[in-house]
Amino acid sequence: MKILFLNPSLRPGSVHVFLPVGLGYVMTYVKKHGYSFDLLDIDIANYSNAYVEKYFIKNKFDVICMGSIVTHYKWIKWCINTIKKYQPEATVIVGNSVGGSIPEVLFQTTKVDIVVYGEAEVTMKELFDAIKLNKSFGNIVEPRVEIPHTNKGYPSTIKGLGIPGIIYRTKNNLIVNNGKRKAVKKIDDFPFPNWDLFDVETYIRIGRNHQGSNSWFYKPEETISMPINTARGCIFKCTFCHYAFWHDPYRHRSAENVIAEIKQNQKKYNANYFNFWD
Ligand code: B12
Ligand code: SF4
Repeated sequence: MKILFLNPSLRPGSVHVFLPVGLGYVMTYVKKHGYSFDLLDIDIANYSNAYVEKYFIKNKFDVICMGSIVTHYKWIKWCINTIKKYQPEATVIVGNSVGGSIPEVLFQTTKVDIVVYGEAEVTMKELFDAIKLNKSFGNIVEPRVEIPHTNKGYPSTIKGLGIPGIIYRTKNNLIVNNGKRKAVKKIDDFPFPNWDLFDVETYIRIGRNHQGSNSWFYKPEETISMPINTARGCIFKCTFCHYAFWHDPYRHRSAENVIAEIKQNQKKYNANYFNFWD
């Protein structure tokens, strides 16, 4: 099974480029469970849309996965439809808030196959297992139950039972909603993001230009900056935020687990500056 992960660029050409934490967690988790994949990192390589289009003409995949925040909807829509133009058989999976907060919109305006709702590590592993073995993602609950879209104007999804945390399109174009997956309680169990899966040297080099300037201890050119997240979810419930839709509880990692990741990246990359993103 040929899998591609795609890291889009929210701000093409920006001097601010950061290792993508959410995507890093997902890729590390599925790799740990035996899946290999390619990565098209548009953000770090600053690929143009013309390059991306050519890439999809030349390189064929069984599964193509991408995620971004909701304000990136227009580009994600372009990308899904471009992929489907050249490789209609590829299964396209979209995660993060552009997937999880507007799934009905994506299903109506694009040919996306699966939207992953919420934390994606375990869901993606289960999805890959099912796709590899040609197994179904679940069944439609009968008699059918419609789940209306809260913003109206978009079609309802149909209640399903199967791999939790996904909404998917069936062969006869029904949109089936398997409901939420329970958030993982003990987030210490997630493997640390493996930054070797990315062009980490380039991220560190570019990072010096902007993140280094925040460091009072090292000269910018000596700064080796890495990201670290210590928690999942959020303690607040701002109504405009996709976290409010997810209803995931706030969970934090143990101090030992956080320190172990810091030590690992100090040793592995000589990291001397950590961005606590949360
Ligand atoms: C850390 C962070 C940042 C960091 C960047 C971190 C990074 N490079 O990874 C910095 C400070 C740079 C940043 C910048 C911005 N951020 Co910010 N950020 C966050 C924050 C606090 C945590 C995100 C995080 O790492 N969570 C932990 C990881 C593990 O979870 P996750 O990212 O959600 O990933 C999981 C799922 O989403 C999913 N997933 C993620 N990627 C993928 C990919 C695939 C293929 C699949 C299937 C699934 C999947 O699986 C992951 C693992 O379970 C969130 C708020 C929050 N509490 O989450 C805001 C948040 C994501 N940011 C937000 C915004 C708006 C921005 C900016 C646009 C702000 C601005 N105006 O400049 C910029 C954009 C920068 C950019 N180029 O992307 C918004 C997004 C709004 C929305 N509704 O989509 C949030 C929700 C905060 C908010 N409510 O305003 N941000
Ligand atoms: S503080 Fe509000 S906007 Fe920020 S992540 Fe939490 S719920 Fe979302």
